[in-house]
Amino acid sequence: MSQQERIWIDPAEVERYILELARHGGDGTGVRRLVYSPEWVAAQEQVASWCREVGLEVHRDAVGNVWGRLAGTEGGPSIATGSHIDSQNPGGRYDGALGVIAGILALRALRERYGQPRRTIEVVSLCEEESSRFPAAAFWGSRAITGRATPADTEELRGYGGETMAEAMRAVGLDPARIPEARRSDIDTWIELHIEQGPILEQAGLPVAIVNGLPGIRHYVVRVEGRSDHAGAMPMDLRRDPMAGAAEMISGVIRTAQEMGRPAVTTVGRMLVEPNFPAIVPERVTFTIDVRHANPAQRDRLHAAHEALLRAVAERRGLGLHWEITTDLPPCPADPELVRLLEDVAREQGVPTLTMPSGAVHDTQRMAEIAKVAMIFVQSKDGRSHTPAEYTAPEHAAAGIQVLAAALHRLAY
Ligand code: HGY
Ligand code: MN
Ligand code: MN
Repeated sequence: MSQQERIWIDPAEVERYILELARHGGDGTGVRRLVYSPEWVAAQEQVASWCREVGLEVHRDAVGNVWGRLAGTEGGPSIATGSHIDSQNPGGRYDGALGVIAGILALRALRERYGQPRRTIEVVSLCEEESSRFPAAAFWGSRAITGRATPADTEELRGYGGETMAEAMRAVGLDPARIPEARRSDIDTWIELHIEQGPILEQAGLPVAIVNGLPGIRHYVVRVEGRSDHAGAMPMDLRRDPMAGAAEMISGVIRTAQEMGRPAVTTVGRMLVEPNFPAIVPERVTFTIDVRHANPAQRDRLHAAHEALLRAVAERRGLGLHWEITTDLPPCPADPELVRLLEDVAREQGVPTLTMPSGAVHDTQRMAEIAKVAMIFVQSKDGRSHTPAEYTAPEHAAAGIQVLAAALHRLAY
């Protein structure tokens, strides 16, 4: 491609693809599309048929990732792009889905204009990035690709409804024993396009960002044990109330992250109270803590501060305290060369960008275990995501796909 040749991506077409995919599990302006659910199966079939329409070889791997492949004239490792189509519960129409659609539309534009590439390019629709059905299975699809998922895992991983991952896989015709077949060692470059899911691009008035790093993430499931009592007859000074302890712990960990300052974040998003009735002092309170930071040392400091606080409150209030860590990924820098290439092609395409770290985590930090990685962000309206209010303007999405297509062209033709 000569220096300034621009690749055209039609914003209206991008929006049509988004709305079409959102029909599967649609819920108002959002979606509920849990991995291996009927709506997820239908959405993966939609992805497969779009891939076939643009002339890609389609393959469903052993965990249900759907791949579209544009073979290169030369052998050697693939360049891959893609994201996930499972959603939060509820989630938005763009989280993950836009990255899959971006790969398909970019490959179509390249194939129509430049024919067969020198190097093989693949687009993939990954499964269970969100862990919105199986809480301890975040990045399940990219874990299988990078060899971090085993058949035995599927018997241990349980959904919020108590079903095992094995049962859910078999229900859609997947055999957990074949999971090792999903492993790939022939991908050397990965670029994921994703919505920003925060306010930075909108505040900067820019459509697209190049992502130079992803945060570390840790999920704790914390169980605080007390003693259930009568809400009226048991005096306050004689109680061992796990709700009082949990409330102090929760406000404490959130305050600690606030005091540490950006980009430290700590979120308590899920809570279970047992037995959960108004006139009973609870027996047990269980809650999750989602902790993220991009700097390894600061991240360790944040974990240590949270754990010390949990212990101190439990001790002072005579409460039982247990926690389990269900997700734990280190911070992941993007490949500097790939970042520069993305910045360069964006400039060539006339797409204004800024370069920034991601606040969200992505399959990209799993794919970093086998390939050089970087990401492209597109603007999120009001910085909202993980909500049916999630929205990205079609022209912003199209600008991001234009940068993706130009980067794939630079790498593969
Ligand atoms: O939580 C995350 O950052 C991702 O969207 N699952
Ligand atoms: Mn998400
Ligand atoms: Mn996502």
